Amino acid sequence: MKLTEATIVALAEHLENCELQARDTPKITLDHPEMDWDDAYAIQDEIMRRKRSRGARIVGLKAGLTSYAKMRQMGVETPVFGFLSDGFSVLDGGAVATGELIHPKVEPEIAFMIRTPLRGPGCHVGQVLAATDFVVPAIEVIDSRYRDFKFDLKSVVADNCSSARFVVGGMMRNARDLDLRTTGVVLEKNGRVVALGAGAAVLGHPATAVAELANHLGRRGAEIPAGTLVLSGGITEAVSVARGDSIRLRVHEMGSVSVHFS
Ligand code: OOG
Ligand code: MG
Repeated sequence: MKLTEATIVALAEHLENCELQARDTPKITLDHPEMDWDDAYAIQDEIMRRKRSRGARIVGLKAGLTSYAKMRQMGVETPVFGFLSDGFSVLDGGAVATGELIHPKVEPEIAFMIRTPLRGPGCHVGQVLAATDFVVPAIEVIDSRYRDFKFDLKSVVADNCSSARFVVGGMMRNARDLDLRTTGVVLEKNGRVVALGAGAAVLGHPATAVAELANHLGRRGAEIPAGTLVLSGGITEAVSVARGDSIRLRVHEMGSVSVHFS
């Protein structure tokens, strides 16, 4: 680690305040170019600790930048991992208060509900599928705290990977009955198709993103706990939204999920 404990705490407070006050900021590596990966995850962990100390519960985890569309869009090429707090959850068909966000975008994702703990190293698609209770479609709402979504990987990790809101559909499917590689997704904004793709866009199979999350946590002496919802990453490029927009995600044989930006 290159940053002092005091700097990590100060950067976590700064980034979380930007989140809570819907303010943007230049990326933090401009002032801290020496920051390393451990520093970046330590800042994210400190944001989690701050939320927990106010009574928040961590209800899920996420992988990000797991599809080529997302890597190309953001100009980076390594998956990153973050957490989902209970306050990020929006009900299917519900509304996101747009004024609480800076410049939100939506992503079509497949979410895994994990029944038995998953721990790397060596975690693979087979173990993920065996440990999965069910899969559901999900819309992730991302909102980078960095000005114009301009960041590098370490800055985005420190910012909890742009996590802001997520919406989960109510039709659960057994992953054993599906070939998630060919599962098609259609994302609609105000009734018009704005993005489409298939599960294989995420590292060849969305469960690979969950395995990579378990391997990442394993290197840090942690695991994916039972009962965790895991978002496996945007299948297509993220789509910008504004107040008044209605979003619907249709996923082949997995139903649909929708959200409105009020
Ligand atoms: C980082 C978060 C990416 C995904 O699914 O790829 C992400 C960003 O693009 O701001 O959640
Ligand atoms: Mg995402």
